[in-house]
Amino acid sequence: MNIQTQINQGMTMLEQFAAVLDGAAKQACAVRQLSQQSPITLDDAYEIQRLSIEQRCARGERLTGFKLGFTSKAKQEQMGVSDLIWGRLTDAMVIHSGDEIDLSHYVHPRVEPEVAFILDKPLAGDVSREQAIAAVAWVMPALEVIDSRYRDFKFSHIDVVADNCSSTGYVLGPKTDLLSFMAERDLADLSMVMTADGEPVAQGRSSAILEDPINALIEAARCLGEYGESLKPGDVLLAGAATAAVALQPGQRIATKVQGLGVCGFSVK
Ligand code: OOG
Repeated sequence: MNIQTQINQGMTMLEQFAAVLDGAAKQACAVRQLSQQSPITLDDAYEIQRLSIEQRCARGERLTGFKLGFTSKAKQEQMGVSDLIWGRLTDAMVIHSGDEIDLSHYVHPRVEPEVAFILDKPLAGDVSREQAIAAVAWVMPALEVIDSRYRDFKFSHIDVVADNCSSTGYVLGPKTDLLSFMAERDLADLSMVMTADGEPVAQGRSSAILEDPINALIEAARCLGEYGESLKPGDVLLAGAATAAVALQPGQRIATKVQGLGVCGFSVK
């Protein structure tokens, strides 16, 4: 553990790992993969994630929802990890559309185009497609900024889970009522394009997200349930990227457009 962090004698190994990842995020400094330091299980990794977010909440951050990762083949192939993962979002990760972000706050950030939902009913455990749709108020275009706290942006499935699935920032676009939208259009067949300075840098379709972004709600409810968590009214769910992620460069203007849902974006200092 070569990162300056608050490690107390009485901490368990999982608490120490959580403190290392929390410190790495705060100091924008990469660390060695945890699994190379000590054998840890997937359950350990989700506990490390929970503990690291608990530290953020102890500093005043508030949970705003959850994200899924590796919901598309493009992301699985880019990172060499194929199992679905989930992480927690907090209000400190919110980037308002049109904001400018400062690269010095990140290790090696990348951006990816997504679809997001805001729920107005709880969604927990094994749910049907109808139940998933009925729990959602809004659907939105979104951008996720990811920033692995591991060196060279390389990790195993277990390591990325412990690192809260590389979560670091998210932008939500305009809200559209889900039911009205689905009455007119197929949510699973929308074009998605991400641009940097007006030039397309990633293009895909919403079907790349688990064949239909609605499946992200069903999978999130199931996966969260395995760890005693659930989606609550007001929660955001980022459904996962439809394309590979793109590294951010100074001075860029990033935007994404999801057909029928609109545009959101931010600039890089
Ligand atoms: C892990 C996060 C993956 C997605 O949408 O697939 C993810 C990473 O690639 O660092 O957010």
